Amino acid sequence: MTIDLFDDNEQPHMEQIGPEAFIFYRSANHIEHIFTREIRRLLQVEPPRQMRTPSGLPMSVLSSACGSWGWQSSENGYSYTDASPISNKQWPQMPSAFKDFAAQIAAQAGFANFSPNSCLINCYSVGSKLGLHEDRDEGDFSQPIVSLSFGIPAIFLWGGPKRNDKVKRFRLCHGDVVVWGGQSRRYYHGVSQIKSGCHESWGSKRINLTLRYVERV
Ligand code: MD6
Ligand code: FE
Repeated sequence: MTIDLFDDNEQPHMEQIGPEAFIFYRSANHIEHIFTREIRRLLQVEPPRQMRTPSGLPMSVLSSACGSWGWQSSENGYSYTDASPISNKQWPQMPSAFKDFAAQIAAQAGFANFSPNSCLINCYSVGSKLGLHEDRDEGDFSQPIVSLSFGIPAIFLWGGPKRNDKVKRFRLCHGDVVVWGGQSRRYYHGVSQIKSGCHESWGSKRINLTLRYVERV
């Protein structure tokens, strides 16, 4: 028998990647069917769309959202809106399974009472990437960020409080969850260009859910 260090089917385990920042590998696998079903439904209600960066370039990631607030990027900058700019309807409700799972995993990371009201749904294709950035549009930084990965793997880039801090790379697979908050809440992070792959549920796609608490400003 050979042991593959990058076996996508390994057991749940946790790794600390920074101060108050953790990866819970494979921790969403036991409820992946609920996530798969709910994500597919949400993407039919609000199909993912290509947004533009503040500098006007199209993003390589397609995005949708659910919950009270949906993250937006456009030539006017970044913002949270309470309605989809495509359908002009309120974003679909965040499934309680998302909220409950996120609160439970945040608690394991030491963040009690996480109550996300915003869930960004990012759809990556082979070649998509997300540049190094900090999440700073939420108005309240007391609550953590919970980020779930599904589908084909990605390399998560994890930096520090400054843009030019050294970046570490972590491989995120289907069912992996990253939680960061507290001292790491504004750390720089990103996703390097997605390599080709095939996942049994998601084909050649990677799906990321990013759950946050947004304070209305
Ligand atoms: C990801 N997304 O898609 C991580 N942050 O794996 C982010 O870190 C992110 O997509 C702020 C705004 C939009 C994002
Ligand atoms: Fe981010």
